Amino acid sequence: MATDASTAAAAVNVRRDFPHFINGAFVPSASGKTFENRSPLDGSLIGLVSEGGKAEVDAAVAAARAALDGPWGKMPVAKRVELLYALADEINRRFDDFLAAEIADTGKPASLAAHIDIPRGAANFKIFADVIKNVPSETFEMATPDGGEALNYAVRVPRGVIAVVCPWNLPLLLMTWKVGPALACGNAVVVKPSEETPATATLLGEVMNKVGIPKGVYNVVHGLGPNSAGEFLTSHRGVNAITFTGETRTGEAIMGAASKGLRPVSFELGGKNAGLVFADADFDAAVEGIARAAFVNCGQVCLGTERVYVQRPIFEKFVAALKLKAEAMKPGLPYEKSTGIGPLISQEHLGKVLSYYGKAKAEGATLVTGGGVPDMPAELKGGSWVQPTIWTGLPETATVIREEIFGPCCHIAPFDTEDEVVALANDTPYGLCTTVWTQDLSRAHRIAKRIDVGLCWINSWFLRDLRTPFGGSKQSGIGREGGVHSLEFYTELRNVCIKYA
Ligand code: NAD
Ligand code: 6OD
Repeated sequence: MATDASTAAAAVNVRRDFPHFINGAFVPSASGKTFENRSPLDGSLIGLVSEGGKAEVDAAVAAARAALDGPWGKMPVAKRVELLYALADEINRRFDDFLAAEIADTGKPASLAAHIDIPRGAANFKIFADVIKNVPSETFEMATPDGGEALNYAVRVPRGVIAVVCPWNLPLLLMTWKVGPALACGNAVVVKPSEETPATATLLGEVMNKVGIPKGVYNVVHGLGPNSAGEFLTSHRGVNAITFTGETRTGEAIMGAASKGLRPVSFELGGKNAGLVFADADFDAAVEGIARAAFVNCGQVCLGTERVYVQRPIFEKFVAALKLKAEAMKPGLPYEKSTGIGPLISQEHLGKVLSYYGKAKAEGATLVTGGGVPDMPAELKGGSWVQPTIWTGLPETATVIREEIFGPCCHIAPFDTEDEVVALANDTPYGLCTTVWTQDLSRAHRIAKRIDVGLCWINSWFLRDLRTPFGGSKQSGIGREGGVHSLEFYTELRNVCIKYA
């Protein structure tokens, strides 16, 4: 059936087949193997995705290496910067195509994708072009034992071929967040998009050709993870570094592959983030902020809040207010103005989220709202729809408080003191981010120091300045990207020491 997302996709220039993009050309798999890309809105078939094997990974890595040895490797920074600006401009010129492609794959509301996914997809090229244009280098003069002098200076050189392995929740944004700095630094990339969301990475190939990025600089190999393109790419010895966003468990597997040949990794992984709401918070702003953190993108944001702690004097009022927010999120089609929430990414993920809803019930949660599947019109019943859900009353040992669900749900618990809530927030193997709501500035600073995370938002959530360090502590990641921090991963520093008389 045609949903408004598929109709919109057909109306603009969006591909319905998903070949690889290798050495500047769209190619199917040599094996002819494909897998299905289905709409999360209704389960309808969007198109067939080529499944890459060792042959495609070999070809893509070879193309990337040849680009580094060819014009790309010799291109002056100023020209690279010009091309990255052109990439961003061309994505913006084809905004509606990218929007339709992203929406077809994910089913997310157009209001969300037009506000976050696509603009950020473009901005990721400009910000890192600016960074590389402006980054200084270091020099040291030294006296030599023979009475002469030497000058040391450091130059940044690209690492080489970078494997970029991506998830499905913010496909274009999270892919370009890696490809932008990698290219700015002069590397060539082989991207393995999520099997759930092949569209925008493929479309970006057209943009690369249009603006004149040399062939082989940007390659895309589609496929699955284990024993497929993901594993073949990350274990390929021609890959010099691996940047990965996804589940912590997958990160462990990729780290194993990266250990062969001692390739560096940059990992952005899972989370079980806490939201802390103090009684002195701006109440309405806190409710709005936590509602976004828990439910936006149908809860499929790594920075999302699945554990909410609210100070006791405002606990009941807060639970009631968040319940109203959750219930006001109308599920619906992406381009409808009334739509507040889209579907989950797939039937498989729906099964996972519903299994957690079942565990919460079995472990004795009080269900404040949701807990199941919304009643959708007949033509959308094949979609991956789920209700935004709130629980209270569970002990901290409960499964839905310990494990990342990646759905539109949260547990809310009361707390009394600052020390108590800091301990609760830190009681997790993850350490990606937190969102804290208080009007007490001293408390905000104290808490920001004490919660063991990579990102601490005060009176805000997912507010991004791309020059800042981004990444997780503990099992939420390895390394930081963003601004100059991305240079640490995407370049090697080489010291040049010149002795002169
Ligand atoms: P995932 O780990 O299942 O898959 C991510 C990618 O890895 C996919 O392209 C997949 O094909 C590939 N892959 C899977 N197994 C592999 C293997 N053995 N070798 C190589 N590649 C393999 O993650 P997902 O389900 O796509 O995304 C959701 C997860 O991502 C959540 O845990 C979420 O928290 C996390 N995430 C983290 C961040 C962050 O910035 N920290 C951002 C977005 C998503
Ligand atoms: O904003 C970003 O740069 C970023 N990496 C966001 C990650 C969101 C996770 O789902």
